[in-house]
Amino acid sequence: MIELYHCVSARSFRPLWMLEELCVPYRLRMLPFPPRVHARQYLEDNPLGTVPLMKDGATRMTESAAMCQYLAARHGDGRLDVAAGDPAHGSYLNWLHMSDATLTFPQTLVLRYTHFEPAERRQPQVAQDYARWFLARLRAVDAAVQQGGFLCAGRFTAADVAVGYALQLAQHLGLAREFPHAVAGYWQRLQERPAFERALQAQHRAALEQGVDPTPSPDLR
Ligand SMILES: N[C@@H](CCC(=O)N[C@@H](CS)C(=O)NCC(=O)O)C(=O)O
Repeated sequence: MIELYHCVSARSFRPLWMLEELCVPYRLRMLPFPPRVHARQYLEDNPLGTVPLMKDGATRMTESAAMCQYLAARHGDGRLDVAAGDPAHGSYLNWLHMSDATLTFPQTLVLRYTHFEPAERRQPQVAQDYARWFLARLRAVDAAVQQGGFLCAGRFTAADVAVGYALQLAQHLGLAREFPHAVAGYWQRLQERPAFERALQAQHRAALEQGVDPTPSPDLR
């Protein structure tokens, strides 16, 4: 069975949401955030100390957007995947990569320099600059979902899960109120998906069962 190492509402939410969309059985291993401080033994499994870590047989992955692509290709039976022969394949890959490299990464600077660093190391200017940087990059999402649909291929795909998490993180950071109109509608549609709701419930339940604080990790102060 697929094993997913996860902190509540961290980037590991991407593969968790994918697993729920695809109804693939999985075992959720909850970790306190950050694991490198609060779960030192985890470094033996993943020397990076980051989540997600996903194990599927001999396959071992540590990049959340790559996991979305992998789960769709390997466990999707065509659902949520955009095959190499599809005209939308390039666009699909572009969104998957953009989801973390362009849309999540600047937000980690906001999080770090607003909340996670000790008071004397906080950098309000860095946080503010990268919040603006992130919001400017949302123009691409805004243009893609103007007609009320999804990002590519004319349907919901793994790319929507990967980009959707960047919007989820932005909500935790208080940036959602600045989403352009079409992005706000798109984010609303994503949250209405039953699998999204199931993933939220699954992480909450697993955190309580495994003795981990159920507070979303981006909200920890
Ligand atoms: N690019 C990786 C980033 C993984 C990552 O940095 N995860 C964060 C949580 S969102 C983490 O584990 N941070 C804890 C740390 O850096 O010690 C991905 O998309 O999976």
